[in-house]
Amino acid sequence: MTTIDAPSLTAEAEAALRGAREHLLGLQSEQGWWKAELETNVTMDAEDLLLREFLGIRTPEDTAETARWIRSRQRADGTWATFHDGPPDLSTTVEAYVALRLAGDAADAPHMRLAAEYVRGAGGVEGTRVFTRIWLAMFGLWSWDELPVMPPEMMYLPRWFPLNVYDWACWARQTIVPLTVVGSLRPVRALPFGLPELRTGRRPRPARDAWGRAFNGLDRLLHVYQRRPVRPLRTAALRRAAEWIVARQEADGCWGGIQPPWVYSLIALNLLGYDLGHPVMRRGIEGLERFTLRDERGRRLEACQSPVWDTVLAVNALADAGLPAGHPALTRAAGWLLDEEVRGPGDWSVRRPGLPPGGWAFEFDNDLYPDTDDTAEAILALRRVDRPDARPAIDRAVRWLTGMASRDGGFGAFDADNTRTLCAKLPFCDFGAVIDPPSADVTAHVAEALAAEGMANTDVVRRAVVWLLKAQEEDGSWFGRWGANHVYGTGAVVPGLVAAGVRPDGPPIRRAVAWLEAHQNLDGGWGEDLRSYDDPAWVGRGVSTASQTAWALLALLAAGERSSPAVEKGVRWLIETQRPDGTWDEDHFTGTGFPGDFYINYHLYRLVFPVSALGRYLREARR
Ligand code: R01
Repeated sequence: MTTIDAPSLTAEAEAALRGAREHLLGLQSEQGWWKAELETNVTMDAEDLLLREFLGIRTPEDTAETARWIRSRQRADGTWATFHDGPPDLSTTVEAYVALRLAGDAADAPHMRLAAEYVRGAGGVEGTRVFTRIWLAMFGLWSWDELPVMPPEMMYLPRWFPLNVYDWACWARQTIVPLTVVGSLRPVRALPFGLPELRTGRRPRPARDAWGRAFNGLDRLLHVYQRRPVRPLRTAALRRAAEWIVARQEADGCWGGIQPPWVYSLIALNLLGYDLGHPVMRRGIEGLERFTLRDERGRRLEACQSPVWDTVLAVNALADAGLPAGHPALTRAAGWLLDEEVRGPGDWSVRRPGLPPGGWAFEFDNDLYPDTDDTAEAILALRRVDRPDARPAIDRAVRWLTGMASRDGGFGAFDADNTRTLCAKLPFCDFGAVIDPPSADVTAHVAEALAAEGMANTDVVRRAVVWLLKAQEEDGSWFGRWGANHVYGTGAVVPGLVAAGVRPDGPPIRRAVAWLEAHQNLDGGWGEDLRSYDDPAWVGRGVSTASQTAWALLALLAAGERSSPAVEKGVRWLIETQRPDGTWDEDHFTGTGFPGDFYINYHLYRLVFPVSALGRYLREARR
């Protein structure tokens, strides 16, 4: 390994930062926001074709372009994964296969045979998640009788009763309400092909634990009820679900700013008699266009969009990089952010009825679902921009955040006290997180923002700090709920704790530093594979990536390790892997939607976090 002495490392870091900063500035939109691609997996694209088939709006052009994209993501073994370089995923592969059949690919084409062979070996359609089998049932490829029942009458459960809609995380709530409609109307739009080649003939795996077995019993009763529901009650419940859905459509036609609620809401409303010309349907279908990307590789959909998140991270990064508070890029971004402020109540108000609104959501338009993570980073960003008119918005955001603390002192992303684990035990729930309990990464971001506002000694921040200290793992790291994984958690918590007044030389921070140092790769970077969510052997281990290396550096710098060999090696990794155009390559996903099930490659992460890390590294050098 070559050694670079400290002064020249500083000079090289300065050059790297300059290139990265210019690249980032060049990505800003005219209106002031940043928005990079939010990459997930091909279930988005497969389900888009199925949605269009269902509604009768599938065109040959969209089909061909989407199929081209789906084929381009297939690996040599015939499978599809939910993240780059990830293991084959059965449900994803089945959905991709069905979409390609719909697009005309023959079952005996080599790439299809390879996929089918994998599917049969991995458990067949019988082993896929409930969502996948719902899609199959809508096209006569699976029996509705063999799916868990979720009755629309659940709309009548009072807010204190277990499993009422507000016990669910907002993303699950908005998905389940339309699916209760679809599941009770049981549409079947038969396709000109079947899927015998994907079947094993075995039955879906039954639950083993006590709650799972109890709910399976309940599910059998609900199947009986489903055959002969109390008609007036069923009709009223369906109407109530429709009203609930329509009331939650956002200005751009989306639901919650994310794909699943969006497509299921369109299907549910259509089944309830909303034809394609109805304004709600029209806005919903047209809105999907803005989530569609087209290039030489094909047509694909974003699961959601992250303009607010990208913008607040970019502003913080550029401020870390030394841009003055009055720089036009920053004031323009702040101006756009101020227009994006959420000024009305949302579903969060159900658990915090007296709390006045404030804060930000992660999308252009999902005003009913502001989140504490975006709000915390927006406060930190706006504070660093010369915009005196930002003060009232910051104050409202601080008040809102303060009120969104959960009873245990931590912070969830979208709701307070969304902690009832019973939801996850339903046979329906075999995919993704269905509640939104406090997490370390979000709690740390909130603590950091409130501490910046001079609140380090208030009750709310002190309780958040205690929550975080209790959440520290045996090994000294923190779990990463919304980013991969312990490197993300630790990279968020250490700066948050230090900002909130925890001593960098005390045991918690020292243990975290030791964990980071022990998990640095030989090349000087950090990486943590997404398999770490399922297999502890991967915790802290993986190919070095720019974003994860930057997270580790942000923690070490906050801990006062500026001159340590670990930091110098990490900085050197960033310098050596930077592209000539100033950014970094990052094929590996480092964002988490749902641990174990749903992952995100935020395409700005590779750039914003290195800009922050290099900026803070150099600022410490100038001290
Ligand atoms: C999804 C799904 O597609 C999805 C998409 C996006 C999110 C949640 C929160 C945030 C904001 C960003 C994205 N921050 C808290 C995170 C910051 C890093 C979640 C889910 C897939 C399946 C189902 C998301 Br069911 C429901 C939704």
